[in-house]
Amino acid sequence: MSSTSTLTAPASTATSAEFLNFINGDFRPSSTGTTFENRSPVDGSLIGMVHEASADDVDEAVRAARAARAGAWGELSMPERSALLVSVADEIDRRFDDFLAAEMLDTGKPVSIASHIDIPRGAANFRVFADLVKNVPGEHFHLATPDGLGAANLQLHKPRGVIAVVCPWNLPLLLMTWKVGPALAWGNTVVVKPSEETPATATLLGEVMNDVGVPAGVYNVVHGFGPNSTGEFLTSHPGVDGITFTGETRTGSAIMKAASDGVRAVSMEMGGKNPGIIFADADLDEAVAGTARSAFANSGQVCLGTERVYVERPIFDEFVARLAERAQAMKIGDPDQPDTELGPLISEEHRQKVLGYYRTAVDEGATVVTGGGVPDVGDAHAKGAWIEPTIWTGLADDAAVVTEEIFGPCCHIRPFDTEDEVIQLANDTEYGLAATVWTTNLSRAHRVSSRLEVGLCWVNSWFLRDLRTSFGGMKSSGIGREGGAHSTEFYTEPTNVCIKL
Ligand code: NAD
Ligand code: 6OD
Repeated sequence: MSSTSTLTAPASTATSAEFLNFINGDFRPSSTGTTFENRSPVDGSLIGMVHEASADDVDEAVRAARAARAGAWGELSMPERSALLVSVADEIDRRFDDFLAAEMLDTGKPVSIASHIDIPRGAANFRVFADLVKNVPGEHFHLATPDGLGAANLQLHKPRGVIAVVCPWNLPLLLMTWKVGPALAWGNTVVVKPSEETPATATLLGEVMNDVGVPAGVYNVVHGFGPNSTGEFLTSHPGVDGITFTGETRTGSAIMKAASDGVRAVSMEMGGKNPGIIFADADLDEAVAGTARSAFANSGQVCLGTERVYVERPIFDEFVARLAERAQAMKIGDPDQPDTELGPLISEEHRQKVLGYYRTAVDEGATVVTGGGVPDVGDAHAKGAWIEPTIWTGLADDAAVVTEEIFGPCCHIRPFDTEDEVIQLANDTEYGLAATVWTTNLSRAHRVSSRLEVGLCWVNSWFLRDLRTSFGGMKSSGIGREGGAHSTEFYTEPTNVCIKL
């Protein structure tokens, strides 16, 4: 049974696609017959109907995952599992155009982004972790004992069990596979709850799993909403051994409460209000181009995005003028055009939230340097969730748009005079996900990055990813780190075996 129909239709065409749940290797409709609409953010047209998984459907998915963990998946050796995951990556590459079309249809993101970031990372997340698990060193300690013979301690890594993977809509395939790749590589099985806004690529991945021979029940997908729906059914299910979540801090907090019943482990990647710091000695061309990317790429819907920009006073005016010039030059519109840089926001609901912040900024006394409204993208796209890239200056440090995560293509720029001052400003937030620092002074780069309260600090770059490194946030931005050997901590249960010699 195919997961959907006409997933590859052009973004502007209404289709009759149905997004089914994927449970125990089968594509299944909702057991209660409940469906909801998936609409294109490009023009508001209907993409298709999504089958909402009931509590019974979720229960079946979790049972299937438990059975596969104890059976077919658990019986494979690590090299066998690893080889299958490489086949998954190869098959994503082979079906690149299907994944690209599906992701673009759901999100409206431009082909320039989806084809360079989202889909290649979908494959890389399997390939990298398939390789990595084979190379994680184990712990071994020799203990001296009074009898002189000693004892050997060695650590085993056992899979944690069934992992619930709860995902957001901003980078659907990338963020889902970022969790599913290591989870499966370490021998766990998964039940994925994609965002209700973006059901397509997770569903399509079910076809790939079947086609390459991943056993039934290893990868399951249940569609639906959060509270009183699929998300809550899944995260409160006692058969789930660990929950890995990416999304808003408030949602993460609710999920942590659910996880406390049964004392289940959590890995949380949540919101951010990330600072960008530009020193006067920075390469200005690079700093402007990098900040334009970090503030506006994916229409600002990246958790790592820069929404607070601090610029050393001598270059403040020039930086603001040049970033505004860059924002005004960005091509907004048809995601299928190769030179389009900005697509719409994910939904009309999200646009209303971001436009609310655009109004609040003005009410709080901001100078709108550029943007602040809705662009004219032509009649064909008039019903889409379009919005202008926006820059403000002149706000107080406690203004709402300076302190709250907006998740839109916008930033506030403020001058600073000293290193101590900018570090204090950058750290003055409940969040602690990412920062960017632009400077040509290596000592300063070391000094400043070591004092910033973030899990990720980029110097003279942004979103440059090495999947072997730790990823995650501090403060309200997250709990735990994933990536490379760090994923081992969440996806395995270590057991120390002490052997008396
Ligand atoms: P969201 O928190 O609204 O939703 C995320 C997922 O949680 C969805 O699948 C949703 O259905 C589900 N959900 C909602 N309530 C739930 C509940 N009570 N129980 C179980 N599941 C529930 O987030 P979003 O709007 O999809 O994504 C945007 C947010 O994600 C932003 O805050 C952004 O910063 C954050 N994000 C963080 C990272 C990171 O790595 N730190 C990455 C991407 C996005
Ligand atoms: O690159 C990654 O692994 C990752 N988790 C990126 C998160 C982006 C947030 O929107």
